[in-house]
Amino acid sequence: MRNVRAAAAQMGPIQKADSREAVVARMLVLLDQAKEAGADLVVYPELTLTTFFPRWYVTDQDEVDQWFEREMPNAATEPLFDRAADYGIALSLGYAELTEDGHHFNTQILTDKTGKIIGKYRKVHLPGHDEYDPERTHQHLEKRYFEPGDLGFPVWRVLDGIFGMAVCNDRRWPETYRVMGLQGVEMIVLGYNTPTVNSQKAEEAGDLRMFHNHIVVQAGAYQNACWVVSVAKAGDEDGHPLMGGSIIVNPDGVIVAQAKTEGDELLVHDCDLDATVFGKETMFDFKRHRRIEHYGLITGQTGVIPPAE
Ligand code: CDV
Repeated sequence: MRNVRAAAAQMGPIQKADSREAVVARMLVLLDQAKEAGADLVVYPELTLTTFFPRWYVTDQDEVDQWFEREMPNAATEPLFDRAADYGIALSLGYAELTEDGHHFNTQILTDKTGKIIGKYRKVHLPGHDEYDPERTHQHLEKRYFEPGDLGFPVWRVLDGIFGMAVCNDRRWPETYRVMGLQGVEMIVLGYNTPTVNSQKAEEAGDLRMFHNHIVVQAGAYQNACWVVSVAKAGDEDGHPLMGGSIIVNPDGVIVAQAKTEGDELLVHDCDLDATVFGKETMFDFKRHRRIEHYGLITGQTGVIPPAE
């Protein structure tokens, strides 16, 4: 048995006016709860440190850059890294990254139990649009503010297992899980900010959106025989509701822990990484069962090309 006591640290809303320091103070409360619960790993959501700013259309780049971190850890997040190291708890959190050479990414990092960053992932599947869209009920300008991730889907050996990361919209794409599955991933951690309302289909039911939120994660876990810790930023941010529904899913695709609120809430579950072995050696033994000679379209073509009439 290789047990990882994983904690999903769902965050309630973060308003535009909230400071990084105020957010980190809330993150520390969840970290203290995780310590109390004996957790090995705490996972925070996508863009944990700020409001979900891609809903705001901003043309002044200096204003945009205020939502980005130039280094990690930095003065605001150092207390989190220090306390996690003190507790011997590994961390994963999402933030907007501005690199030294001026690139903007939607990033998630993973530390070991000493607070050392051992993994960085940059969101590959950026949803939304890059110019103001008057047809939408609200904006989703990730394609304006971020570049697509340039690091692929790596995995890392940490906590006696093989870990990978994804960010929000990535969870809806089977390719995300499979590329990590092919590297033997045993636990994927991811964060999300998902509006409760579909900006292009206001009548879409909230429970259908939650169903989609869960089905993609459950399918990814099952089809790759891995654990997934999927963590929301939830609640009402300046009048814009985000769904909760954070979950921990086992390698059978079953939800084993689920958030009950849309606020700061910690889910804890003992995840045996050896529980991934059965699926990886039977139904999803990729080496024996995959037929890559038939999968060329997956990497050779982006959009749909239907057959000629
Ligand atoms: N932050 C996200 O990537 N949100 C998307 C939107 C498009 C709903 C999501 O897939 O949840």
